[in-house]
Amino acid sequence: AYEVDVVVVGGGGMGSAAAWRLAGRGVDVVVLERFEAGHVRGASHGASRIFRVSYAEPAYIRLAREAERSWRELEADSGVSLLTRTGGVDHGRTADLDLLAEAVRAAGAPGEWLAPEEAAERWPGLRYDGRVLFHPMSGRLHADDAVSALQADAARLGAVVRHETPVTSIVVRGDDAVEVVAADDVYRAKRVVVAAGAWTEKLLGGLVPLPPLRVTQEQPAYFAPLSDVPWPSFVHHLGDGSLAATGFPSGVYGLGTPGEGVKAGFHGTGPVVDPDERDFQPEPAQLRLLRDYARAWLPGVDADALTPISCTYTTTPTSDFVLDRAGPVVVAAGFSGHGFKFVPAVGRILADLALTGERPGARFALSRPAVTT
Ligand code: PYC
Repeated sequence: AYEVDVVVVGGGGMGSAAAWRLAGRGVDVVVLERFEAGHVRGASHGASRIFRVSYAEPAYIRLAREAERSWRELEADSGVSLLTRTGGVDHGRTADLDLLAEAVRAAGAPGEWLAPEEAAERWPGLRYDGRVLFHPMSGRLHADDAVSALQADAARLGAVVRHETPVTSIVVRGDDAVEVVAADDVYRAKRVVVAAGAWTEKLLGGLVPLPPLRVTQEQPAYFAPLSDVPWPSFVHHLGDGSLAATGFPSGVYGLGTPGEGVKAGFHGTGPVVDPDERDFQPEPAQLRLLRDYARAWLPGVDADALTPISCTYTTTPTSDFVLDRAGPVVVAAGFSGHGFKFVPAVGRILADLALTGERPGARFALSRPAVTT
């Protein structure tokens, strides 16, 4: 058996960031990741994620601003460029776009309204659905590079990262004692941080009272751009006018990614899946809808030249994350398709939960009021 202070289960963005922050505080930490480095079975792979502070809820704006500082710190420590500021836009038919603008303004983050013609001059690849909320702090994160930079820097700080090491069970032995069984080895630790994405329910169900976690297979795609124009990150609000507190509408998001194309996708519309039984195949009907969308709203791409991507969302009823602790078990789950931008800030929260028990707020608690829809 191995004795360590903290075992982190899951070497995606969140688990790697927890290890980075824990190792930075001198904690003896081991990361156990089921799959190989750079695998594509979870939710942390690929070349691009949106970074934005445009949230309707101040807690997420604060977290995004902390994350931006931490991304810059990771870039300085690792020497790898991870976050590119491109600016971002929200547009579409929702009355609540004003609420988003007001929340961003109240938090002191920059933002401005543009007429659709002004926006089209700056970013001609998009067609705009009414006025446009522009937020200059937004941009693009390189997800694959971020995960490997976090793991490399965590290792430099003393963490051990083991890939291809599936965890088969977690046994709580006391408030400060937990055993993690993986590949015929037992790790004895004071804490375990479980950041297992779509596998959270399989690993923790029965051990920790989790809120409902809905695992879906999502299918954004890269479209070939028609010319070399700048792209902002964008969110097109297509919904019924309602805007979740997290600021994510039912709608379409996207961003330009040099070398890959223009990524675009519907948010959280994919089928429910078992993460061990996924087919990784795009649903033809959804792909057709995405192509139709590109034809109508993305004049800067070839709507017929697309490469589908497959990833998972693990979504809570309110799309609020789970960041909490039960005994020695720290849980990071339910990132609901909008978590990656927060990765290094979540790493700090997980380190606090493991070391001091400091909780980030009721919104992120394991136990929360049931939501009826
Ligand atoms: O949070 O901006 C976001 C996002 C884009 C796609 C999925 N989530």
